[in-house]
Amino acid sequence: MKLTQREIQQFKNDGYLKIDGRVLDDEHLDVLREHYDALFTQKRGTIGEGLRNLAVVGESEGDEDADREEEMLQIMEMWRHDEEYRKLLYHEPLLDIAESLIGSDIQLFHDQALYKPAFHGGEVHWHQDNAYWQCDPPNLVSIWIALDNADEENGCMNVIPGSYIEGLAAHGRAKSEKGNLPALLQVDADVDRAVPVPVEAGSAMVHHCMTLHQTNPNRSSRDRRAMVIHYMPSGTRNGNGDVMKDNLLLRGKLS
Ligand SMILES: O=C(O)CCC(=O)C(=O)O
Repeated sequence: MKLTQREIQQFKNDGYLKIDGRVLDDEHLDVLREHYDALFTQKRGTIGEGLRNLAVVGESEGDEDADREEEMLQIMEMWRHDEEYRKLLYHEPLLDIAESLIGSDIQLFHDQALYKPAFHGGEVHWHQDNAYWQCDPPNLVSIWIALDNADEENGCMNVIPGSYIEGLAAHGRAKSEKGNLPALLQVDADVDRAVPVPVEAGSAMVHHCMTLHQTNPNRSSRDRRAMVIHYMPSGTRNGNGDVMKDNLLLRGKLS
């Protein structure tokens, strides 16, 4: 599923690309949904077992008085919890997309499941991924895979085309009308330039780690389950300046 020259050029212009066609067939999608739900069910109500609610409003995520009405649920490193998600890292169509954009020596930065439950799914504020990561060089790409149809009603991705070329913006702690969101960063974005990227279940979009993006709350009656894999060219340095040589090599060789 290598990208065409036209698609690669589109990604270079816009800093994101909606993938044409499916990356998961129905059978694969069903298995991933089943394992996703099982993990979220198993981890619900636990603390410190990999499940976070990024939509917590309060002084800190652990704050006893924090408002947890909205949920933007996250499980990091799904591949460590579940064999189907470990296998997904090596799924050829996904690696082909990544290779088209970052070359043939590909390591995992990390992966994450991002679940916006129906009716009370929380927002993810405008940000650039590399504001969190501080990776160098900032050439990572993320493949965002829809496990449910994701559209403007249930919180699909919104992006600012071309923003990845404009450098890293100064981010602050995210805030809502209710108060601070300790888990999230936020930056002012020119929302007039924003474009929604609806993605059907089993399909994907890919974005650059410097692309400004955001997702709205989910007030619809449909869940929005998504899985994101963040790929880096081998040799990428973390925020401490260290080459991340221990991260999984997914294709090619370490450099
Ligand atoms: O899935 C979401 O709601 C947010 C996704 C996101 O910020 C990302 O993939 O970097």
